[in-house]
Parts: sequence; C-alpha cells; structure tokens
Amino acid sequence: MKILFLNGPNLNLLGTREPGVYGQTTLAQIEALVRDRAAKLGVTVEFTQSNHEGELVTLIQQARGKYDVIVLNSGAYTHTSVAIRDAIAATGVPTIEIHLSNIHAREEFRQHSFMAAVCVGQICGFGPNSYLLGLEAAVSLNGK
Ligand code: CA2
Repeated sequence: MKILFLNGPNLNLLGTREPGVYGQTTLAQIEALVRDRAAKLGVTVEFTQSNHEGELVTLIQQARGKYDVIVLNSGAYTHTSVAIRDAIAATGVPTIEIHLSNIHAREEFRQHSFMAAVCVGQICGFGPNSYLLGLEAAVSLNGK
C-alpha cells in the first residue's frame, strides 16, 4: 500500500516560529515519526510539502494510479482553494484531511474547509499525532 502525505504552505516553518500555536516539532521530525510508524505497519509513504497551490494541484492529479490514499494537510489553502478541492474530486484517490490544530476552535475563517466535503474524513487538533492518526486511517481504507 502506498500513501502520499501532502503538506501545504508554511508547514515547512513548523517548529521554527509560533511554537505556541503549532508546537516545537519540525516537519522533518513529523516525517520521521510517520516513516517509523509506516514501517511498522508495512506500508510505503511519500512525504512532501509545497508552498504553491498549482504544485499541490499537480501532485494530487499525479497521485492517480500511483498512490492508494492521500493524507492532506493543505494548510491555509484549506480555507481558500477551490482548485485543490476540484483536484481531489477529479483524481478520485481517497483523501484524508488532517490538521495539527483544531480548526473548528479557531478563527471563523479557519472553521470552513473547502476540502472536507470531498475527503473521506477529517482529523484535526492532535498536533503531530494528527499525522499518525491520518496514517492509521489511510491504512484502514486499504482495499475499500
Ligand atoms: O492546523 C493546521 O494543521 C493548519 O493546516 C496549519 C496552517 C493553518 O493555516 C490552517 O488554518 C491550519 C498553518 C501552517 C503552518 O504555519 C506556520 C506559520 C508560522 C510558523 C509555523 C507554522
């Protein structure tokens, strides 16, 4: 089973700024946690980040036939991007939306996700553990 972890804008800054909101763990450390758990679960993961909306759209399009599941933290594009939502719907690869923070407990503009309706489900509010829960959820979809 192959799982694509896609990270959106500014997630490359994790652990370096605003530790009060997003914690002290870097994206590289989250990737290491995910890779470690994936090895134990016997699944293959690709882990990537982009600050560019169009690049995320292209990566989602290219996931068709290559990955079984996408685990997506689309960052701020979650609340703005019809293009990423359309790519998820068009590609047909089951996608799990994840967030470090509980977007429903934050500013009003973060409480709406353009992704939610085209994703299998949403995991948010568990910090770096949201990624591990996203991985478990992805594995649970195997063959479905
Ligand atoms: O909680 C999440 O995972 C978010 O997707 C994180 C995004 C935010 O825009 C979403 O509303 C919720 C922000 C990405 C990280 O941004 C940083 C900014 C400064 C320093 C470190 C990270």
